[in-house]
Amino acid sequence: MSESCELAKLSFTPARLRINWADGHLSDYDSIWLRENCPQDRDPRNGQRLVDILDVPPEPAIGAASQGSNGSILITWRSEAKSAWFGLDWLRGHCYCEEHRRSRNQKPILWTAKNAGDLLTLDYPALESRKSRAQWLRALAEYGIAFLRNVPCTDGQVLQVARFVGYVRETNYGRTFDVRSVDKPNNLAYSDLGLGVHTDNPYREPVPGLQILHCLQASDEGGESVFVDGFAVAESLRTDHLQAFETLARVEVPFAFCDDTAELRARRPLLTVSPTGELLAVHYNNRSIAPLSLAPDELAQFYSAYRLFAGLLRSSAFEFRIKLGNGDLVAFNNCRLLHGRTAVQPGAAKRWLQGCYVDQDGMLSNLAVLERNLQGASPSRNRESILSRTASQSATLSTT
Ligand code: OGA
Ligand code: NM2
Ligand code: ZN
Repeated sequence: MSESCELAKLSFTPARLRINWADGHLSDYDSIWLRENCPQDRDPRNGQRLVDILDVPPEPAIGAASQGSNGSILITWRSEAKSAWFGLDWLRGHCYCEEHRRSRNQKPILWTAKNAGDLLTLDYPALESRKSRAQWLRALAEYGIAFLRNVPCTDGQVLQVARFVGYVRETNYGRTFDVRSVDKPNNLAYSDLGLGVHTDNPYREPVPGLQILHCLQASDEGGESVFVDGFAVAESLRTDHLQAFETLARVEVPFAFCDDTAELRARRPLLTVSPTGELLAVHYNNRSIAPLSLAPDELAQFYSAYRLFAGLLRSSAFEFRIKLGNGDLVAFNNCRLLHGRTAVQPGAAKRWLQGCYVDQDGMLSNLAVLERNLQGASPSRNRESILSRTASQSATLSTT
């Protein structure tokens, strides 16, 4: 649905500008907010703000507001010699009424076993096309996971995929790591053992945002992959066991990994929740929780909530199981999705996955740039008071 940028009525008080839009929507803009967003106070080359909050009067009073012939609104403040033009589409695109505040945050699409069929798999050669690359990254951003097949089975190929996703995060495991069974594994991932669903590296700060795993050699018996949407599970916990949810969001858990050359430690709750209650991250790895150091009543509450959450994570209602074959690749949000594998049967052909970590911000940036190029838009910089993309314009692309 495209939103109207046509004005029906303009009114103001010293503290506020009000726009009644032709489509019936109503937007209020505080004077201080308008004053802080004056387009001329930004560098025209990069859109970065040139003034600081203390350069803005604490209570700027609007003295006049009128519509110019170019469709923009001219605001004049009366407490100082200051006026500014604001594009109607910019104003509409930045409306901060409750409805727009709610719709502005990108919502993850939660999935369970029931709708795991919606998860996207593309053929590697399809990524030649910008449109397919955008589609794949959008699936990764929204569902937290996306698959590729027919990725050439060569050593290092995972980095070619990582290159278009974002920036590789090198760790003590290397720029890439080989998941295969070795004699004296420094990590249980490098054994034949099954691994319960987990997120990687909660003992690191920051935790790697994305993980890519490329199957170079599937085992003939065992080694099947399991994926779980940790956000879907956490939301189910919130609905049915609010107290347990709050405990897991409050109690800081120590995580650690130690081997001959590394000693990594970090503390975090299993669930990270924003101040407004939005789930931001799940970190869960039974192998690397260090001995808890909690007051007795916290300890008891934590164990009972941890047990409830663990039970849900194991429930088949949330699982997506798949056996990766040679040339299959999976990328997933390591702060949301949990992954695991069944044991590799002894004597089975040697299994080999090659993986790497990639930061989340670069992936989201690549997705945004791809999408804006596909729709022929310019950067959505704040300076574009006249040419800015509206929220509805950018939303249409996700469905094409
Ligand atoms: C890991 C891991 C999954 C697999 O290496 O952290 O979870 O399928 N591997 O081997
Ligand atoms: N590896 C595969 O976070 C973990 O310890 C899981 C990570 C070793 C990079 C294993
Ligand atoms: Zn893992």
